[in-house]
Amino acid sequence: MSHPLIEKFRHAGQAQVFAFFDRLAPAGQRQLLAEAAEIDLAEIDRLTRTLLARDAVAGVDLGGLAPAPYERRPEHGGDAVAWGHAKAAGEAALRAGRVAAFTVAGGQGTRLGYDGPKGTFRVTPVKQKSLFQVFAEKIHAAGVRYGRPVHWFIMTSHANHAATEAFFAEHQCFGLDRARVHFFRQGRMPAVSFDGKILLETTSSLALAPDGHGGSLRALERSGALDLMKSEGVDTLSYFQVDNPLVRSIDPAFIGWHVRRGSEMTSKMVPKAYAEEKVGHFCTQRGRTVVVEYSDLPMAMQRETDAGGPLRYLAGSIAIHVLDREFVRRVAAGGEGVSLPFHRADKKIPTVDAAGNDVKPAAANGVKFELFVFDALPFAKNPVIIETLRADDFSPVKNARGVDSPQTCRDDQLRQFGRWLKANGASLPTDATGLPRLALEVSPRFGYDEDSFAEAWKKLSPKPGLTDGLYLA
Ligand code: UD2
Repeated sequence: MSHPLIEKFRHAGQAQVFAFFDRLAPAGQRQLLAEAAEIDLAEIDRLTRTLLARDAVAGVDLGGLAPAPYERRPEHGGDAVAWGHAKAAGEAALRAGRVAAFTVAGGQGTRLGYDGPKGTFRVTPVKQKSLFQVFAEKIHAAGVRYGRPVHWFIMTSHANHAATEAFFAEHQCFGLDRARVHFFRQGRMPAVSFDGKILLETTSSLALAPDGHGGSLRALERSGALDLMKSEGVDTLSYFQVDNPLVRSIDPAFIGWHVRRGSEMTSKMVPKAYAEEKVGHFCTQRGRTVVVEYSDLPMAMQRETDAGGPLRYLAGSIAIHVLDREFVRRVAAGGEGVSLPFHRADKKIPTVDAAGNDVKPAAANGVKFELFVFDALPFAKNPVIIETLRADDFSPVKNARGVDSPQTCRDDQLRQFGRWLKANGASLPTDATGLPRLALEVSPRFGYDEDSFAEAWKKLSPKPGLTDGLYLA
């Protein structure tokens, strides 16, 4: 059969996409044509020539790389007065309703081995609240504290969009105003074989995958989210990942550094816990700020130390950013010199063989293309990196066991609740790492950071006994 789209694919050397077309039922034909219409063939051709070409594999440009400067926390020698000003400026922005929360939740979450949107995974120690519920309650509490309810944007994928919306509907948006919770899907990119041929997942569908968290910037624009923000007077986005319940979803000092410096993109760093930690590295390169992913920085550089002291490339990126709305629009529009580069990831991609039978490959058989949000940093005016305390901002759930697992995350939440209690005079038995010897939980509605906790605790009379299973709400 001939069809203008099929002709275009033939011309581009991608005729294999329609190899089974004539055998498909009409519904299958319609699906394949609709998916094919999403594909930017010129973009695929460009990526094939650049990222797949044999001499491109050597990859990333490390020329002129140096560690990026950052604002140290006051307890590590930073300027306490400047941090105080930043916090006040962030609080003013929150009171003015200028800030929205933004969660990227479109990932496939394969490492955790959990079936369902990752945000529905239960993480808290006593009440077993889901990741989404923890964020919802923090965002609600910040809205109450600053007198302006906060809009929340959530980026999903094609695979988890309906399930995510259904989860929120089932839980009445965890008490948030439904009109302030906004879901939108991220874009997709086709997977290709190592010689650049677009892969079929079945005879009637393409092997399509989410376009990476960097796709969030164009999805924010395409979905109308940026226009909505503008009409609501929101110009600042607090960006965080769905896998990290410890994150200060709304952090006044962070927002304040961004506002006071006239920054278009501000990011948090933690000193890396050990040389091989799997986080990106904040660096400068030819006058710009960049993040170099752990997989791209040679191990010798990751292990380099300053005169035998701390790691030279110390500043780890934990994927927490503040973004200026119009900066997002500029990056989304792309154009001369401002477009995010795609990264390649070699993967096992379920596909079909020449006879149309399903194939589940045992080894990588192709490439997915992904955009990374931190690649926007080099385009940002006045980028700022601030230090944060890992214990108060970062304990992701990535793996089923071991590091960054539900167990380590639960323990880190417990340590945080324990620290807050002890800082306010409660006597709580803990082990040497600060882990309380009993399970307890603080609802974000009671206290979502040390300030709000201290205020709520002070008002609490009489104080509850610290018993196993205590839930402060
Ligand atoms: C990311 C960072 C790493 C470090 C770490 C901190 C990259 C490449 N690496 O590693 O430097 O900061 O996080 O935890 O980013 N997502 C989408 N759509 C996609 C892909 C991902 O929404 O197409 C979301 C996903 O739902 C999750 C987040 O992005 O919230 C991180 O994704 P990941 O698990 O692939 O990132 P990871 O752990 O490799």
